Amino acid sequence: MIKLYGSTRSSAGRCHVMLEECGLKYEALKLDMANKQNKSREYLTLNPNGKVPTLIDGDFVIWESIAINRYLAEKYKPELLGSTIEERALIEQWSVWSLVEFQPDLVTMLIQMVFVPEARRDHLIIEKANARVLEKFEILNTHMRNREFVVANYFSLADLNSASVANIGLGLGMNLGDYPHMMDWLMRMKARKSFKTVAERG
Ligand SMILES: N[C@@H](CCC(=O)N[C@@H](CS)C(=O)NCC(=O)O)C(=O)O
Repeated sequence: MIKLYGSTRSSAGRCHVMLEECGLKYEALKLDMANKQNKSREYLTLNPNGKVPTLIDGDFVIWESIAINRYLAEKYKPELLGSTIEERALIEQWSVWSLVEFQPDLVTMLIQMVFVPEARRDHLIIEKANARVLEKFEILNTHMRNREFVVANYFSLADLNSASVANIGLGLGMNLGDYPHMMDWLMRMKARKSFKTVAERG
C-alpha cells in the first residue's frame, strides 16, 4: 500500500488531497516532529531533507510535494496533467508559481503569526510578506475572472496545487474580499470531496 509521511496540515496536505483525487487507499504516517523524528537516521534515508512529505509506493520513494503530485498524476490520474502540450506546460507553470513565488511569503506569515510568540513577533517581516502575498492574490484573482479552473475547462493539478497554497491565506484569517474571483474558485475547490475529506480528517 502507498504510504505518505506528513500531516494534512503541512506541505503534505496537497499530497493527501491528490491521493483522494486519485481514489487511492494509502497509509498516512505521522512523524513526531517535536521530538525530531523527521531528523532520525531512518527517516533521513528516505528524505535527506528531514522534511515532509515523503511518499513510498512499493520500492519507489519520492519527496517534494509538487513532484509527488506529478508522479501520482502520471501513474494514476493522467487526465489531471492536461491534454495538450500547452495545457501541460501551463499546469506546470501555475504549480511551480504557487510553490516558488506564492507559498514562501505565506509560510513566513504563518510562522510569524502562529509559531513565534507575540512578544518576539517581527511585524515588519509580516508586513513585507503580506504586501507580496497580496500581489499574488491579485494575479490569481485577475486570472480567475470568467474562468472556472486555472487551466483549460476542467479540474487539473494546477487547481489542486494552487488552491492548496491560496488556502493558507484563508487559514491565516486574511481578508480575501478584494479578490472575489479567486475566492469563488477557492471555495469551489474546497467543496470538492477530496479537499473536504482531508480537511475533515484534520
Ligand atoms: N518544498 C517542500 C517543503 C517541505 C517542508 O518545508 N516541509 C515542512 C513542513 S510543512 C517540514 O517538514 N519542516 C520540518 C523541518 O524543516 O525540519 C515540499 O513542498 O515538499
